[in-house]
This record gives sequence, C-alpha cells and structure tokens, in this order.
Amino acid sequence: MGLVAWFMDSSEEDQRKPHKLTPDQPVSLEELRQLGVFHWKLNADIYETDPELEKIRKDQGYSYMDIISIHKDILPNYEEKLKRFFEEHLHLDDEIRYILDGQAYFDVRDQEERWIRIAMRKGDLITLPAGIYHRFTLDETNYTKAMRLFVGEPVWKAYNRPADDSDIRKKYVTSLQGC
Ligand code: KMT
Ligand code: NI
Repeated sequence: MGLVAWFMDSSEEDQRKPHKLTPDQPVSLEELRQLGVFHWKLNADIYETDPELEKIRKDQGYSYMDIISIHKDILPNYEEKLKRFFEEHLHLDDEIRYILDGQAYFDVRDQEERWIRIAMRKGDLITLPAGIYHRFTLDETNYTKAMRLFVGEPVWKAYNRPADDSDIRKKYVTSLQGC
C-alpha cells in the first residue's frame, strides 16, 4: 500500500480532521516525488532490528535517530509543541520521520501553494526536503510515536513562513524548476 495523500480544503475546522475536498482529489507518490518528498514502507514491529531500516540509514547517512511520542500525557509541553508543529515552516535540512505507532498528518505545499495532506501510518517513513514549507498535526486519534532521523548532529530549528529570501528556500524552489 502506497502513501495516501490529498489536496486539502481551506476550511478553518479542527486541524485534526482530514480536510478532504469533495470530490476527493488524491495526490500520487509520483507527484510527491516531484516535490522532493520520498517514502518507504517498513515493518515498524521490528524497527529495533530491521535490516531494511539499517540499509536505508546506511545508504542515506542517517546517523542520528531518536524517538518522540506525541500524546498529551507523555510529551512535555504538549500543547505548545503541537501548536508550533502546525505553524507553516521550513528547515535547513531534510525532515525525516518514521511512524512506529499511531498515525498523523504531514502537510506540504506544492508548486502552486496548495496544501497536500499526507496521511502517515505505522510503517511509513518519509523525507521532506530542506526548504519545503510544511507542518505537522496529530489526527483525531491524538497519538503517534515517531522516529526522527538526521544526517549528522540534529538541528531542529524551524523558520516560520515567510522564509522566501533564505538560501535554502531559493535552492529548493530552483530544484523544482526542472520538473
Ligand atoms: C517538524 O519539524 O515539523 C516536526 O518535528 C514535526 C513533529 S515530529 C513527528
Ligand atoms: Ni518541520
């Protein structure tokens, strides 16, 4: 099963709802690839010993990893963090996340500024390219556990939109032009 993604409606309703258009306008993995978003499906039940995950980490140079559980009873400063995650932002490095349990949404902007909602489920590993505008939210189940991967020492700093004049944004926008 590939990743499930769709263009979002623009209603101000609860961010945890799916926000699908009617009729539904799905987004394919190929369209995501053109935005620089890549996906693997893995067996999250064996993440501690999974040779497939090991291979990806080795091939991609994902030397760093930690695990974050996002639930109101577990995560310190839960409300504040969730609010921050849902602000449109970019990073200077790729954002690499592997859902070990539960589920959540990553939203990314396409070339035409439309929001694409990516439904991440257990076993989905995704990479968002440096410079892409994105945001994160739990869905109505209100829980996920995710592995955060990074090339080298992690840098979590987020640049909220607008960050259009930053070098990384310009580089990302340029990278889209061949598509
Ligand atoms: C980010 O920068 O968007 C995040 O770290 C999202 C939460 S990690 C599951
Ligand atoms: Ni981010």
